[in-house]
Amino acid sequence: MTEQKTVYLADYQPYTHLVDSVDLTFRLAPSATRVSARLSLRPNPERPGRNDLRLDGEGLTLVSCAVDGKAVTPTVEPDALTLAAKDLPDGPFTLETEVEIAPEANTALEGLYMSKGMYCTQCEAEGFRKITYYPDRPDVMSRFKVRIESDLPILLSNGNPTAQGPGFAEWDDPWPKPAYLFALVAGDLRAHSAKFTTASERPVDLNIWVRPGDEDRCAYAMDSLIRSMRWDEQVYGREYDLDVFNIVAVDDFNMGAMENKGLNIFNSRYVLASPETATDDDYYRIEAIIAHEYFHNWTGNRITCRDWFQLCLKEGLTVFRDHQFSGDMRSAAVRRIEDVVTLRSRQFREDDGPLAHPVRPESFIEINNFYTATVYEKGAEVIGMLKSLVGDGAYKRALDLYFDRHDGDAATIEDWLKVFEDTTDRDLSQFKLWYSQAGTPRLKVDEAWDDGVYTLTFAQANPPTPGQPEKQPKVIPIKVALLNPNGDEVVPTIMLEMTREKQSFRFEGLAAKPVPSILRGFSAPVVLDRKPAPGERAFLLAHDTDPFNKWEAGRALAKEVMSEIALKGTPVRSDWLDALAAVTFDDTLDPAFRALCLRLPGEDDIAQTIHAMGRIPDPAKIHAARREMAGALAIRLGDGLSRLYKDLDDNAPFSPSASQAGRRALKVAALQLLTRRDGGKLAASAFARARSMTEEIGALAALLEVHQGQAELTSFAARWGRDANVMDKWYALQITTAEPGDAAALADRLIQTPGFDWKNPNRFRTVIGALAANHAAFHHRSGAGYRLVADWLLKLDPLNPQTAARVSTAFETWPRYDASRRKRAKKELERMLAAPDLSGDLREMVERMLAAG
Ligand code: 0A1
Ligand code: ZN
Repeated sequence: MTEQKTVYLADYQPYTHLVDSVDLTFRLAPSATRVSARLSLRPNPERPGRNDLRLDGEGLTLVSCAVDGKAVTPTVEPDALTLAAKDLPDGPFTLETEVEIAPEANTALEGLYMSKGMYCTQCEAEGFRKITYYPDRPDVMSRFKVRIESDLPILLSNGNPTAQGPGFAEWDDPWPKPAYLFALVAGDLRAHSAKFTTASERPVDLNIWVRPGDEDRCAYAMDSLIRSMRWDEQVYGREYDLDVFNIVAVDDFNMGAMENKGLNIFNSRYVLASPETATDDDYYRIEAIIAHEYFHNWTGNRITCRDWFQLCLKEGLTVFRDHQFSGDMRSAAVRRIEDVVTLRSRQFREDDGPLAHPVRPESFIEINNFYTATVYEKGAEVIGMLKSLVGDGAYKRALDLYFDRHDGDAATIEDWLKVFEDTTDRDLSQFKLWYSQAGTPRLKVDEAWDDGVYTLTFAQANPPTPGQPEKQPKVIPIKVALLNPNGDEVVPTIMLEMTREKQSFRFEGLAAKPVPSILRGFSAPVVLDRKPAPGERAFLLAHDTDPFNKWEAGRALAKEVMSEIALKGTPVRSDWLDALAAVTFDDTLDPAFRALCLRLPGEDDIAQTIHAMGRIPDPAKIHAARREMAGALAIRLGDGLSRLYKDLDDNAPFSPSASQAGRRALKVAALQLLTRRDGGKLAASAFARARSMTEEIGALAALLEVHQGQAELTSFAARWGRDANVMDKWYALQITTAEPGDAAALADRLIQTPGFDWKNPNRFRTVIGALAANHAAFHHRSGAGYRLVADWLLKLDPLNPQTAARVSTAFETWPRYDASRRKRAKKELERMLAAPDLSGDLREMVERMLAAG
């Protein structure tokens, strides 16, 4: 293991040399691949004087090294190869190296590795240094040519194909790029192909490459790709820029997918779909991730990041763009609600604990640990706020300027904000605090009514986070409307721009005291702290004209009820039941929206809410409260529920469309409630009749929640046992629905099922992630949840530190709980830290989590 060093944003310096071109030759062999690299280098005028040439490299066996054709002996360290300035020409020169690597032995899945007989690469963030000696940093951009030699039939790399024959293929990427966007794939693959013509009439060949037998599950991914390409032309004016666009699906992949130039590599679960194997949620995710990776072609590839501190420059913007796209393809309101649910459950949770960090961090040890909800999701919210503040027209002009000014650059957040400043003449220095200050602001709201004048007063509190005890007030765009007691808008949506710690806004000339609809569309990633008048939430759930706030009113009410039950043991409140019943049976509302309203807040969310109230959450009581609410709701909705289910149970041929998905979501929600009353009769027949995976897994979930479904579990496994991506649902569902005291033992048993490949990241995340997602089980007072997760993290860490480190965030909320749970969680964190040879990745995470107490 190389020594772990902290890297600081403040230390940035341009690289000593420029790399004008790179020629790579790969002679592929599982245990001894030879990589020859020919780099055309010259001193960088931005780094005057004569400088040593230091190239990154890890785990490489150097075979030869030559400068301008003459063999040289460089200094080789575990993480670098250095040539002294005195041994280098004071002008352009060529460096040739040859190294040997063993892709077969690469279980970390970074660099060149093998997945089921196929070679593939993952170079972001710092994987290229495991392939060859190179300045592995995003601001070094170069033209890559690649030759692959192998007997495998399909040999792919970035850019356009230039030559191929028996046993070889050559590729040329005309667009200079950083090494993290390099990719190579070789395997026995089949293509699902299509053609695309760009707005300026350039033909592009599109291929999705999969393992033989999977070709018929690529249609939705291809359709999503074509829609993404068209959308980026129409909405952002961005065209594709190569002759081919290849996507490859691999089974072993640490993340969701990767935007390598012209050769996106995907986790197979985000490509393959058919109605029988993919849920509606899978379809949505495939569409969103295909779009995300495609959009990176401009926001990430053509304009990349100067250094890894600027990660949000590409990720925040690309997530924002994929959210816009999904909103345009589906119901924008439903998408916004779903995105906020994710933001709160992942990013607010992160911001509230020991792993909180700014959207643009200022230091890191292991960059792979910063591919976080904060960088991605909060990074996207920051862009949404910027757009709200400057307006749609100025946003468009600023983006045009960004693409014009920075095409081909490795840019910074300063460059990004400058295009907005230049377009709008606004000073964005206060806005920039969103990039530098961690933590979720709390917005306290007070109101006053005095003789026709209504005043809203906001006070922002920016809580301390690790390393940031003090904060300054931020700019917060607060979209507000005022409603009459009959539900009409007396003041339609306006945006209030809060810039001070405390600020009041007056509304004059009103006939009656209005009901405010605050933070419409969730216009800023903040927690609203407001004690509404009795009945106000139910009123807004019934009448708010902003769909987000309509849903939010019901959500806030449900959270209030669940927290009260968990804390005080009060009965389920009828005002919540009545309000939710009215929405459930309102046929004028979108079924997808109604299904969202019926989804109860998660237990971890309630723990977060209770913690924010300054109380200690009790996972067992929260679990019981949630069950009680579901049971009471099933009774309150009564026979209407059966009628609703029947109405939705139509025979329309399957389509993955958002409207059909919405109907299925409501149908499954109704079924799950009905199952609490009939003991599983309807769900068993729904399982047997299911015509889509959404219905099949929905019925199975309904049965497992009431401790039925053993026969169905068996028949599901018999049907899908050979499809690992489908079976992941089977494993996860059993663990998430298990009784809290049983789930850890069940997870342990399942992960050790013969043939279950826990070294595959999807499989590992399925079981260990599901246990962590079962809040009452992971935080069970026995400590069995903590122990089991720690045991398995320690098993995975030596093989795949990156995935182990990501999954370890299960522990990030440990400081929230009571002394006994804290003691048990801390013991497991300390046990991990004491493990010999713990990876740097996992060590950094565990140390940060332990620093909280
Ligand atoms: N850039 C990719 C995600 C990604 C990030 C890191 C990886 O390895 C550490 C792999 C993929 C995206 O945003 O989709
Ligand atoms: Zn991305």
